[in-house]
Amino acid sequence: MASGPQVSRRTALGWLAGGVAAGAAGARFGFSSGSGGELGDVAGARNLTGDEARAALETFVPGGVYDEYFIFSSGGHSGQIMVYGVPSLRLLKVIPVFTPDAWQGYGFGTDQGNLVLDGGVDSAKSNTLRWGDTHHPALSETEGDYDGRFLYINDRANGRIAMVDLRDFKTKQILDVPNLQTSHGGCFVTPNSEYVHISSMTPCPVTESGYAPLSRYKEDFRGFSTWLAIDQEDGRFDLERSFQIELPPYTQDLADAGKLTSFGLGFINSYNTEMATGGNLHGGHADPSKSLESAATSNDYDFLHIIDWQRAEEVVAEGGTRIRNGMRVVPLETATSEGILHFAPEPRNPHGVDVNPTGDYICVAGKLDPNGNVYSTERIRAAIEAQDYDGTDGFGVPILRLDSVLEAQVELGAGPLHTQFDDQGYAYTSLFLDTAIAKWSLGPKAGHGEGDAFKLVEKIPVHYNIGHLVTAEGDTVHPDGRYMVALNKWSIDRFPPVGTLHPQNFQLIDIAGDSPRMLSDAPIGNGEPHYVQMINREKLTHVIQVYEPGTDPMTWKRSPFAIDAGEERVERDGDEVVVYMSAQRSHFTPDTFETKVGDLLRLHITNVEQTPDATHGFAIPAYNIEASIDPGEVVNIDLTLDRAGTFAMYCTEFCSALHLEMQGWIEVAPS
Ligand code: K7E
Ligand code: CUA
Repeated sequence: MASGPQVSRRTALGWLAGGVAAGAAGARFGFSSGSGGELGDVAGARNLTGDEARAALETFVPGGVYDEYFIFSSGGHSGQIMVYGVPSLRLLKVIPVFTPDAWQGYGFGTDQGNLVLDGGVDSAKSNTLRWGDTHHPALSETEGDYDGRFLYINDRANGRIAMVDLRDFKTKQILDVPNLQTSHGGCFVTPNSEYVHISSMTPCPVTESGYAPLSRYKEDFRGFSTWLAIDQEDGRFDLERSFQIELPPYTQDLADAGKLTSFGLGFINSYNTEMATGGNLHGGHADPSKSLESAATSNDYDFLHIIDWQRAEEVVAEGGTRIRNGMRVVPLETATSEGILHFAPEPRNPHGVDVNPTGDYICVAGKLDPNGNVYSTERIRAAIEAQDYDGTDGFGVPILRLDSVLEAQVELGAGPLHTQFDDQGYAYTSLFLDTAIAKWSLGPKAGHGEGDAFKLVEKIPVHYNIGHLVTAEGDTVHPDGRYMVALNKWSIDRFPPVGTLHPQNFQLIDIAGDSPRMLSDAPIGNGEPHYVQMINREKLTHVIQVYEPGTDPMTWKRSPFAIDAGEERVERDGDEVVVYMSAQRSHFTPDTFETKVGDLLRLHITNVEQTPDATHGFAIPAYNIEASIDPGEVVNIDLTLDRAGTFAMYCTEFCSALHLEMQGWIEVAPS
């Protein structure tokens, strides 16, 4: 071994043998100062450097002690959401959203899972759509702070959006958003959860048939910015109160909500304002001029979309909309003439747009430009007021003069993508190509005066190819600083080989001190994560562990099909067999029942237990049925019996010592 590491290994022993182990940790575990030496021995035996041993102590969370923060992570094309604890970076839960999950009985015959999944399927598209590409989770907010009620996430692939209830961490609704074919980054919640925003990525044809030749892209294709009102009681989307704003056929990308000084505004990045449509094989050979990637990067500027959603509300209330596929739409001409939509030039092909906690600075990073552009809310509002325009785009949308709205440019590094914020007026921008994070200062409105405003402070290397990043409560008006997580697309050599598809890598970074410190790596064995949000666990005040007896989780009310123990029964009405079944350790009642081919079997199963963790599963494998019935929950299954046989059913959750005995039979006699 080279001498460098040996020196630092010795430092580990020294550091641990010193006062630290005898300090805070010592007090809790009763170590004497002498046992610092023992910890030093452990670090030495495990070949840990001083920094590594320290990081281990800073991130270890013992059983029974809870992580301080939760991360809600997009699961990418796994269609799920992953929940991690911070600082441990332990996986706490996977919430199935767009993709079935057998463990949680989501999508295998129960009405809850099937209704949610089917509700998000445009029947013309397919009635078997069972995946999505989750990208951007958005927690509900009150006065600009996370309030721990609901979580929303978009489906990049299908232009859908889902709602997860943070009382039971279950998906309650999937909405196939009208007029959207795809949706990338435009998912955010406004500061009082007035709206959940989702915009289109690729524009779609607005012709009657839904078809238009690509040669008519400019004329017949449009994008849409969607403002979905939510029911404040149950978090569900309310289309009656929702509206869309028609946009030019650019590719609308990331978006963020204005807050505090910029409250009432929404910001959306765009690229491909060139309106390139591809076609690189036309003429039988690859034609670079037709390549989407080169044609879509030929303009020097793309357009930051600035949307005044409060003005839009007024126009909608005055009836300035057309109905399109059941949605009220503000036409592009109206959005332009009524001052709802303005553009500002932005460095070409930007990715992230992020509003700082005070709402004063809008940070835009252009993937192909080393500079971060900072727009000021004050300047934007003044320029709109003064109609300080640099002409219009090809659709009549006024373009604000760049010089008027740009506050600063900060050279950050190669491939800047997304920006997050701490509580000290610093911004952190991921640099995909540099595979680093740039820490830089914001301006006077964030507490950095003349001398040190808009300056690059340092670059933090990450491993490797960072996409998003998140700071604790980083999208709120009160970020905590403290922790930052880098979401790295590649892990290369950080973990032992597990075949050809590598895990991605979350890296936890301590940003509380002057200089950020890398604490730990965590392989992400599901994916791919795009964006995450980090919330203080104590804000999740609504979480329950047991349902009230007989609850239907879709309504939060007592199910009409709920029973108490002793009320189990089978009712027959012609070909309909209705079974009111209870589940409790360690039996189903009834555990056998007789049916015949052609019967419609309606199973209502109540878990009559109230003990936390006493979940039962229920599977009829022969009929592809799998349910999870949590304490107090009622699950409904409708099954048309089309095959004769005597089929075993069983509890899939190891619930008790006699779990294996928790089984039964369904007799399906030939008709
Ligand atoms: Cu992967 Cu926000 Cu969908 Cu950037 S996005 S990385
Ligand atoms: Cu119930 Cu196993």
